[in-house]
Amino acid sequence: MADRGRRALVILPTYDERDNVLPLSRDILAASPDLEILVVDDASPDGTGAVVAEAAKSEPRLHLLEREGKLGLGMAYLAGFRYGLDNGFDLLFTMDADRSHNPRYLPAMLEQLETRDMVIGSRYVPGGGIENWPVHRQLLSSFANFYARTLLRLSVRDCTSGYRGYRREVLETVDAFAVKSSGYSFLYEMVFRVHRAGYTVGEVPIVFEQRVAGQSKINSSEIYVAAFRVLMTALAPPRVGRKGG
Ligand SMILES: Nc1nc2c(ncn2[C@@H]2O[C@H](COP(=O)(O)OP(=O)(O)O)[C@@H](O)[C@H]2O)c(=O)[nH]1
Ligand SMILES: [Mg+2]
Repeated sequence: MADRGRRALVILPTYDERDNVLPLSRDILAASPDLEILVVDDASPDGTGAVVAEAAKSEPRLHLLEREGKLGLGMAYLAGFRYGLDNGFDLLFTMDADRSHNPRYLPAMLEQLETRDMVIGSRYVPGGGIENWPVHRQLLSSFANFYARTLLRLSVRDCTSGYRGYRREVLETVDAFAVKSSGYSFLYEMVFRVHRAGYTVGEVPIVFEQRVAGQSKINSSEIYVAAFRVLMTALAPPRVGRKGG
């Protein structure tokens, strides 16, 4: 099946990303004519929503979903998936909006989705990596991935990367909307569901870059929440649909 002309939506969750979101959006739209963007903004105090609303007036491929307050990253992804499915998109991507995820990898990720059901922009396959992260953060991230992969018996090397693409039927089948966890937990839990449902997952090497402007919003306590939830998922796996079923 040829994938050319498939409509793809890139979901960008934002909280205080005013200085990053438009340069990033411009690069995404330039990466492929098949791409549109949905910014899911949680009433950012820095006015990210207003900046995007203004730009969307003259860019028909840029859309904005404004939420009333900071409802968390997992819920922002789900709101984006709902919008993408309701609006007939075939492929749904997620990317961090802080420019850690370079749009130059999108063409390779689109290509992988011609043969795979899901694709991950991966720091932990040959050719991938992390630029300028402090050693303790790199160690923590590698350990978190090793822990989740081992406990959940995943073959994916990077299960906490937020740079991904899904075919729409994957999101419909695995009951993504039942995933109530936020942040990092959401990310590996989706990989787990996709794996269990029998879908194929490809990984494209990416170099994760430092955010360009602003600060990280992810609280370090989320790491402990995620570690606990991995254990719970391993002990009591959720029921998910099956590919083609
Ligand atoms: N809409 C929304 N976006 C969020 C929220 N928390 C984080 N983000 C966005 O999620 C992405 C990843 O967050 P970031 O702070 O860079 O996390 P880190 O890279 O793990 O330190 C960025 O685009 C943030 O703006 C939230 O509660 N709501
Ligand atoms: Mg970041």
